[in-house]
Amino acid sequence: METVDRMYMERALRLAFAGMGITSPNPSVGAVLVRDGEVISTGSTCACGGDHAEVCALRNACSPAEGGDLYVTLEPCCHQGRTPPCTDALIASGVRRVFLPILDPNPMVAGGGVGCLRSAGIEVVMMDEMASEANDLIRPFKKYILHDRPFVLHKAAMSLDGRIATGSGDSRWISGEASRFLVHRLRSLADAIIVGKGTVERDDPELSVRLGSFSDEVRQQFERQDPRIEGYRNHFLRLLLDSREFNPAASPLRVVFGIPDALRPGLKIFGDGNFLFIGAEKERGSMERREDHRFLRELEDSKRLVLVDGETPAAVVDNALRVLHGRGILMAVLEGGGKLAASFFDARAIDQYFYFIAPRIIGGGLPVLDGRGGDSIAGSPRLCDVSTVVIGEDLLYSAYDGIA
Ligand code: AOF
Ligand code: ZN
Repeated sequence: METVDRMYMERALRLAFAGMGITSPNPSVGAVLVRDGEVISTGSTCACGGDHAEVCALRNACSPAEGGDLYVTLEPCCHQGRTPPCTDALIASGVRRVFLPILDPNPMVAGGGVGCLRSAGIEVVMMDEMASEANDLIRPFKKYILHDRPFVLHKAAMSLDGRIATGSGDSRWISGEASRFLVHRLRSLADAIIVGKGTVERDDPELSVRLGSFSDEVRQQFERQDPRIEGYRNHFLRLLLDSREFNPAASPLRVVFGIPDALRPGLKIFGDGNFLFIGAEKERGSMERREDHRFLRELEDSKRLVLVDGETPAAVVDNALRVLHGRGILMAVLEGGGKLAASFFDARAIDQYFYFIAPRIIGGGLPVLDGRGGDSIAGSPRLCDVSTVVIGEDLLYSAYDGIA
């Protein structure tokens, strides 16, 4: 593979990354169109129902694409979905070659796009050397399309002894400012942020993206340094650390598991209509006896409160994730507390662990996963694609559960 090919694909991957959180439930894809050694246009997937990256790049081109090369981060689609097949548009454009790193995991495509282009005489160059980079960006979509559940990233900030708060619930702040800034970047790419009802009762959190509220010093830190990722060279992590393009207006769905006591309209979670409470169907009886039952009924009627079946907390989590899948959530960031995270763990629903380990020792307090846990080490999940990076004085540890 030529260095220039790598460079164009790298540019396409950056475009794909910048679109995360906007395109769901479509995967965010990037495309770069090159002719005679010059980039004539770029494109990325539009919001769901809109043009795909390839069509966008062809449309943006300032001169004819005929005879050109297209670098695209995912195999072009060959099916009629909400939009027509990209392969048709590419064949009609007269491009000579299409470079791509991975096939589309969607069973409706899965190699069909490549076959279609080749039969039309377009040369398809598989860039296997960049498959892992492209795959890192597509993991949420893979989970969504193959397992009918959103990809769940569990983010936590903990002391060196694995605690997310003291026994009395104090948690501000365990990690440093730079780590917290990174979490807002992460939120800006997610489709949903999940917390437990206890967090809403205790902290009245905003759960918003506040990239602008950090000091210039912190922001510049990420502009200056070339972050040194140890272990697995996770491309998603790399772009999270060094990309400049984050959407300050991103507004992921705020999801609360459980129905907080005394829901008052003034809570920050109600800041706009973009929230959802998910409870267990077996709580319905107690819900109807509450003083605010009318308000809860209104929330349910407007589909901002959903009750799901499930005998155990893990079964409730699994059914809740089906609901989120149904609402087009590709990537959810699970944020606190330890009990909710343990129910996700028991449901084997956490795909990525994203832990900030700070230089504090609490010596007790609330553990990051507050569950029963497994009985044997051999039987506990072995994580893979482990990366670490130093953020200020914290250590960020990222690893995936093998399932994803
Ligand atoms: C591409 N380029 O930029 C994206 C693709 O319903 P539709 O028409 O929007 O198609 C959605 C499917 O297309 C999606 O599930 C995935 O397989 C593929 N996404 N394909 O050629 C793109 N986002
Ligand atoms: Zn397409």
